[in-house]
Amino acid sequence: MKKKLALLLVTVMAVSSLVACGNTAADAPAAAPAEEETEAPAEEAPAEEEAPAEEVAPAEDGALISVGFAQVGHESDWRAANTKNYQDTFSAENGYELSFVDCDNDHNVQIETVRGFIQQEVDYICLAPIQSAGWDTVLQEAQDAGIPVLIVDRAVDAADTLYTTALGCDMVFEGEAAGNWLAEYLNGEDANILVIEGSVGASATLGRTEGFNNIVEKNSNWKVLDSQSGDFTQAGGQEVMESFIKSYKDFNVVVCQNDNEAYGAMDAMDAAGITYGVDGDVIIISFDATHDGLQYTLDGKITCNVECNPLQAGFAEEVIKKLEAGETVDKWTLVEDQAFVAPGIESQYAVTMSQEVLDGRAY
Ligand code: GYE
Repeated sequence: MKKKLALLLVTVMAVSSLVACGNTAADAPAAAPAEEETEAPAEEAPAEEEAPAEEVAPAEDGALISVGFAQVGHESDWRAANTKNYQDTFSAENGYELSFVDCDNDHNVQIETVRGFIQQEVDYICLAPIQSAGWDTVLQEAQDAGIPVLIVDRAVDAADTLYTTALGCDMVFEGEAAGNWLAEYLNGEDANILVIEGSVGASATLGRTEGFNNIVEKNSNWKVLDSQSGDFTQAGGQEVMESFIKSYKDFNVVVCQNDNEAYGAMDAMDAAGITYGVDGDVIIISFDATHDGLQYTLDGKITCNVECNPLQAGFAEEVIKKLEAGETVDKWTLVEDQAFVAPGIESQYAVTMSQEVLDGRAY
């Protein structure tokens, strides 16, 4: 397929320039008109050392499946693992041409990225929505163009008739798991809670907040003193925690909606001489359960860490394979997760951390 080969060349060039300059990539998807490239027959492709075979056309007939991935950004370790997983899975070797765009946490860039994929006529679009609102128009455009859209990781508000399928973790369940574990651990003790939320408007933030609050409501001696966004970054977590420390003296629980925020919050508490963890004054709850996050859990610094598995590309690939085979796909695929607690704690809601669990963590 000439068009596809041309598209691949364009994509490989666009993606390598992106990787090289760490661009926000607003301009990447529509890098060059496909027609220009179709002029160059396959035989005239650059010499092998310049374009290794696996980057060009591994499939016998050259019919690679083109996938555009509008990724959130690079805000966290979770995101880095998720990006790598997509790049490994949707490789040329596996029969795909992946057009990867890091949208740098900018909703407008992400909308234009999806539009660029539509113009590029990719076969499939994977969209990890930065925020859940504001997707109706461009999803309608993709549908009109006949391009299946997979909503991955986070959710959108749009009607499910506007996209093909959605997959990801259940964020409300994660928030509830954190709350249920805390109730079990405190066993009736009071809780004065500070929450460092994720990015504003992200379904991961909204769901974890909703789920945790569902359990707060059931515990009349729990009080959420404050809840502010740390934007899922370490710097954000540190900044919010520093301002919490100035405003509140009496707190015994800090909920961080991802591991990177927890690292920042720990730095802020260290600087203020506040102790935390199983031997300290403050209980830290985190989300993601990445390798480093679980190391802190094993060390007893983060007392409970609720997993969200970033290795989701295989689920997306399964959907694409089914669609390629003309099969119907489920509207929603759940990526399951579990919670982990520091050594010495037994919980009906979580697995007790051990070196073995940590060693088995691939991300
Ligand atoms: O928890 C956070 C990332 O959407 C589940 O986004 C994801 C969240 C994850 O930046 O670390």
